[in-house]
Amino acid sequence: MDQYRNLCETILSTGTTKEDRTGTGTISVFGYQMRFNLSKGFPLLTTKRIPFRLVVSELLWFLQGDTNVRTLIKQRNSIWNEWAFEKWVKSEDYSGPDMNDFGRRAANDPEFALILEGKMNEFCQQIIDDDDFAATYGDLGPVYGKQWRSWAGAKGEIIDQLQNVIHSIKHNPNSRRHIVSAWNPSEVDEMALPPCHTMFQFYVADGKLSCQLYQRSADVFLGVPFNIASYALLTHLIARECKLEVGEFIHTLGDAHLYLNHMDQVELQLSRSEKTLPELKINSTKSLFELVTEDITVENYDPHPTIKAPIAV
Ligand code: THF
Repeated sequence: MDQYRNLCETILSTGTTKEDRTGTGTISVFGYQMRFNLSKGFPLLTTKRIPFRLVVSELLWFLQGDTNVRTLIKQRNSIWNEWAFEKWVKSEDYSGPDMNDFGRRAANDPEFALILEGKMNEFCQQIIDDDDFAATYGDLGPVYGKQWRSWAGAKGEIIDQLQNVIHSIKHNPNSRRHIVSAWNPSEVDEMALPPCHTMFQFYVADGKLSCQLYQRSADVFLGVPFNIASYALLTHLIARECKLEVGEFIHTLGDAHLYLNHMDQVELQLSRSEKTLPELKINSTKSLFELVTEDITVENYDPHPTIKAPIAV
């Protein structure tokens, strides 16, 4: 995956250092594009291990229109926990140690990181055990799942953008309107985090389905490897549903940044050599919306080891 290596090197050599919302600081470029030919292997990074099971469970969660982290937590997927947790500790129901600015403090203070870990475990357990608590604090608001499957129209109609796009790919493949948008200006304020993957478009040519994503904000070390795998998988799943082969995944980035506390990790990763890409296996004949996490795996994935890094909240 030279594309990812080139992105990191471009940011490091030409990027600008800026402050950001999370107070961590980043080095960034604005406007960048990568292309992945999906017929040449599945684009899962090999210079560190990406937990593919988490990519799959997150994507199926979006596809099923779900916005509650309970579903993810039950599958031992914690990548959205911080945003639900933040809602809880800012609420009147929370009493306990001060959790202001917990992400940044945990990254700098090991003692606080332990307290946070304890509270986070307590939070996850309550999300699983307590239906009312989960309904209030597990829900991230009208994020991806809601917008993809049940966008609320101005006339009170509910729009299933995903079903619509599948229908248009099948019946009018040459259309230039195969678009799904997660950016709903009238609901952005209610979301735990405004969508980073703002919109995507499909394109059909020579019996192959391609997909382009516009991502407004890209955490290049932690998020982007997940995002590439996620949209590559989405392209495979929609192609399968529409009986097409896969073409390219084109990843267009807005603010593409490396957090300043990920620098050692990036350097380690760039020192490693690329390995052969794995292959995607969908071990089921179920339709798109019936698939479960266990149905989707990668084969011959032999990456370099995991590299841990703190997530900016
Ligand atoms: N916020 C930030 N700061 N970066 C992001 O990439 C990001 N996302 C989603 C929402 N907000 C974001 C969440 N996606 C990991 C990966 C993807 C995430 C969140 C976290 C992560 O920590 N990955 C670890 C492994 C985690 C584990 O094993 O549990 C890794 O090493 O890859 C962008 O979509």
